[in-house]
Amino acid sequence: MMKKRLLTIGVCVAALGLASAPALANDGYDLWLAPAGSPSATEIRVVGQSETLDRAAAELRRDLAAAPLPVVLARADDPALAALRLPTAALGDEGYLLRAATLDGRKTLIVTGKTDRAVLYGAFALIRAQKTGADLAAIDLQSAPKIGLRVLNHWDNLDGSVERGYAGQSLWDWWTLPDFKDPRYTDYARANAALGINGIVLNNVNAKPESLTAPYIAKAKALAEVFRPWGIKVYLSARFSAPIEVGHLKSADPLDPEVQAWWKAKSDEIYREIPDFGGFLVKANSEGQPGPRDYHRSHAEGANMLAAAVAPHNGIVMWRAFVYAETDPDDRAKQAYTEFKPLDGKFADNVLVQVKNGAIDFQPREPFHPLFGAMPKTPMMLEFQITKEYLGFATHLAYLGPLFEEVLEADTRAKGKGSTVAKVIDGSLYGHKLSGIAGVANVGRDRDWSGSTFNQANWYAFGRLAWDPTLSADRIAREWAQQTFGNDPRVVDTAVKMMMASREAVVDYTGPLGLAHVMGTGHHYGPGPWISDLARPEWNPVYYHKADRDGIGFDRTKTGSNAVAQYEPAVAKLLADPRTTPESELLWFHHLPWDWKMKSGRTLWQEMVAHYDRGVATVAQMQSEWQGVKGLVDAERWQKTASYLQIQHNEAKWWRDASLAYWMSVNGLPLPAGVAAPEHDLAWYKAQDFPLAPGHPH
Ligand code: GCV
Repeated sequence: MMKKRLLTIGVCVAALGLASAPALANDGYDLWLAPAGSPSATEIRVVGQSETLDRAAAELRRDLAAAPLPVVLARADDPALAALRLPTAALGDEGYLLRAATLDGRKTLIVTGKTDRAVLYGAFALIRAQKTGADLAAIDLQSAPKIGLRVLNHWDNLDGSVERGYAGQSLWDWWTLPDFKDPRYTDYARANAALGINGIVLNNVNAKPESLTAPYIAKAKALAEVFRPWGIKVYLSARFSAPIEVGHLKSADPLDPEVQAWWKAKSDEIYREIPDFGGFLVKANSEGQPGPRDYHRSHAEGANMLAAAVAPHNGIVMWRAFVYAETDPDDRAKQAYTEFKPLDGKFADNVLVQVKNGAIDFQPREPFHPLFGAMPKTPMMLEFQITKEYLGFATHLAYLGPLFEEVLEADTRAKGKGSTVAKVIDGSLYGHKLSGIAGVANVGRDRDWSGSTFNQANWYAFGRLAWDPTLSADRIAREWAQQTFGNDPRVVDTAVKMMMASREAVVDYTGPLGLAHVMGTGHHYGPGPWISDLARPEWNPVYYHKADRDGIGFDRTKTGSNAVAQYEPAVAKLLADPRTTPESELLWFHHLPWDWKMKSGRTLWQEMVAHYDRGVATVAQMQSEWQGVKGLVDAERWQKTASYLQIQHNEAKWWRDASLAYWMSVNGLPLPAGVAAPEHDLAWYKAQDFPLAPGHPH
């Protein structure tokens, strides 16, 4: 009887169009694009005709709940809008304007921009404004992206696996492409267009040469056709040695005319199939990938060869600066700067150098990369990792908005105060026309796309910050929560509170106070600060923390590797002294005794322990906050989140306990009074092994 009644209620709710009412199941597929329930009652008129404008109108019909005014979509140059003299000068090609105005004697909501793409972005912005509670009857909003290339990097392999992917197999079903275009490709494009993402690199930077063969170009073309109306271009990661593997040449030397001709012909072939192909992304001479250094050529010579091949088609090259060599005994954190800084001014005009946010590798916290601001003549692209290789995979709740914000706001001081990383990469600091930002995607074939509801927020935050790097992580969290869970303030406030505390919690329980690279080998899952037996020194956690009986931390000052000298003098000066280094980065730059006095008055050791404890406690706090919204969030997403928080709590404790057990084995110090001892002995933690962890390349 009870069951039947519930069923009837469910049917009624659905019939009323309240498909996202909390009591009903929600598998997370809709992301931030939850439909309004029934087709919009609002009158929506499109002036002009194009696939993109039609899609913009369809989005409004699907997602816009009844609006107070009829909506008109039109390009800014359309005579229909001429009388309104709208201020569109600053919009560029992609900016939009939303305005409630009187058109032909009727109060109307105008959605406009200079191109169809801009109108599409405007339509999504209108939906976002409504879902986040704006008064549409009075809306007057314009926005243009500050960064030109807003790109997702898929580390997707041709066999369907995803390097560092924790949301199932690759979204691209290479096997059935190009004949079958999974409708998910369209939904993926919609979700990205809603954020303003305008480029997708389809394949892993550890690229297979086959991705440049005709069958795979045909598959890329099929995806490009799906994405095109949504304003999204496709790019490919290129394997530098492809002229040998695919072209059967003897060399891939960038100065060899035959090699140059091969790349030119290959690019022409791609552009014949994909006229708006974006260009190439290259990982060269890094972690075993081939590159120009194999021929004693510079990275600039390698990049420029590819740049010349795509230039006639207006293509670009994104050349990664993620390099470190086993033959270089210098501090790994210094190597990219050492290699790339002298190349400033040597890259072709259509090359961007793509730099990870920090100098090691997407750690839960890293100081900003010293290359930002250091190559004034070179457009520089920032690379974030949205997928959480080092922040708990898909299971841990770690909202990356604060990490992204921290990096974008970091002041390089390259041209005095206020020379933020954001201004370097948006091109404004040095007046570059090309500008870009990339995020390593966290998307796979999981029904909820990203492996968990809260992971979706990281994709969302990346997209919003790519559009406007000055937005705050807090504001983005709020608008994401409103679009994801609805407008109940109890849910929204709770979600935002959890999100804003979450990244710092991960830093605390994995590696506080500037510790980095203390994870398990290969899979990067779980703690491994004791690891010291890997072939390359810089693969070992002990290389990074240098803990011994007397102290802990990597001395990157003059008495050590002097990596601090790679920063502008104003920054370097602060980092050279442990007393003026932010404590959150202390052990990144300094090797200090365990009894070093911290600002809190505690010793370094006591402070470390307090951070580990705080990390675990924050996860417990998130669990109890989530309990508080039980019944206010649909059962499916609520339950999965609750289960994942439990996993996170167990694993936070594991990280804490394993780390403390190891540090104590090194420093011989007792735990401060009242602090819980690790659950197991160190040998137990060392014995844990996870060869089959997801996302790990085999
Ligand atoms: C694509 C880290 C990751 C690798 C990744 C590499 C990169 O080392 O562990 O999986 O390879 O970064 O960014 O190229």
